[in-house]
Amino acid sequence: MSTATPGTGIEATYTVDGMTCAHCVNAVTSEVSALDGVREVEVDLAGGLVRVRSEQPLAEAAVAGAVEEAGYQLVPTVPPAQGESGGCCGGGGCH
Ligand SMILES: [Cu+2]
Repeated sequence: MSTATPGTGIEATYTVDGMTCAHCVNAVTSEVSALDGVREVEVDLAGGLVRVRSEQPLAEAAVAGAVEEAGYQLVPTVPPAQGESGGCCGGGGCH
């Protein structure tokens, strides 16, 4: 175990594709739980969500790897695109 401070923890929610039953939930839970620093894994089967409580921020790639190990696919959390179309520079004719 690492040098985590008790009482602190980070919670992150990931979207996982392909989970359909309690067996899937168990597979994902056990793989993600095995990651370093993970304290608690909670799966929302209906929503396809995996909530992970960990001692320090987890690399999404590590979570993705664990999910893939279980046989499922992590849906990447893509940050919202900057400069959406419709803004003043969206058409490129502003400057
Ligand atoms: Cu299943």
